[in-house]
Amino acid sequence: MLHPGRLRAASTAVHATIARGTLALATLLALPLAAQGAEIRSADIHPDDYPTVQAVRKMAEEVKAKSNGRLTITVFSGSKLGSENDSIEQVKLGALTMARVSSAAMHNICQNTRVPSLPFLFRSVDHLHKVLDGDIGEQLLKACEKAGFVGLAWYDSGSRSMYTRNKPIRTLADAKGLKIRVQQSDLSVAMVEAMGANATPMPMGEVYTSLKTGLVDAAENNFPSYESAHHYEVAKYYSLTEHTMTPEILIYSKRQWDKLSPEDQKILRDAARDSVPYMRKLWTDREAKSRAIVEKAGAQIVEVDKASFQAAMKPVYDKFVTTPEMKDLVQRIQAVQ
Ligand code: GTR
Repeated sequence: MLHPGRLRAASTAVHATIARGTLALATLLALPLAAQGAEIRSADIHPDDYPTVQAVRKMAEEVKAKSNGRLTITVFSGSKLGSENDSIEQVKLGALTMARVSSAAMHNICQNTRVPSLPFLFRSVDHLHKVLDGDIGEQLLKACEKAGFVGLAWYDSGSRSMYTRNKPIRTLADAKGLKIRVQQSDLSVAMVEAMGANATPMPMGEVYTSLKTGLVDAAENNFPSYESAHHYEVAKYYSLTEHTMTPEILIYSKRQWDKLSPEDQKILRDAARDSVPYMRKLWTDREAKSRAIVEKAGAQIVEVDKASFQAAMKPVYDKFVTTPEMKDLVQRIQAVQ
């Protein structure tokens, strides 16, 4: 049996422990989520060695170092977390924190993201970089905030060209009547329809089989996607239409973002920005490497009468550049030298 004195001492000690525990719990609850340490999950449909995946991994290293290990980013590559649209839905809900997606996947959610996908808008990669690195790029990164997405960075995606199963496209007339797979965006549908073709929107994961079985006659993408998704095995004519330079975007769940301290928001923004030059270097190398791989495997790279495609795109601008803000964006982009 405990002596009453000892009992009092013991009970005081117990109270102190409980008080300390309560205090610790209260402090923990009062802290923003990430300050307690947080695992940020990020999705990408591309395989591990793809430049977008590597770039987010690079960003993760900087975030971890600058936050002293409090913030960790884990990248789930190769569609492990579903299609692009699945990831976007999860990011909106806050169930998933981050995703690297094509900005075309955001077209129907926040319409200003359509602007950098407009056909033949950019004169060169240099023009695209100048626009995305400047005020317009910043403005467009904010375009989806009201819809629940914080834009952290733009990544390169080269230009998209048409590829066909049966015969090459050389002029606009060759595209007429073809069934062409496009990204799930109204603008992408309209672009292909303005070429006189029939658009079939579907997720990237279904394209290989659709080309193989002849459900579609053609698709369109850049060299690295054409190669890494093995589309060159089932559609060997790659025609250099280079009709759009839709960039990739890194999106962060607004719900999760608002729980972060300003310091952690800065760490994430800076690290995303710092990963861009690294990504661009990887991208240039990968474009050349992918082109070499597909050519070696027998794909034919076809020169195209680009002017005939460009001339057909006016209705796309008329239909999609509708608000004063979009008109202003297009004009400012065209004016960038
Ligand atoms: C790629 C892009 C992917 C995906 C794909 C597609 O270029 O990197 O995110 O959007 O195109 O065509 O679905």
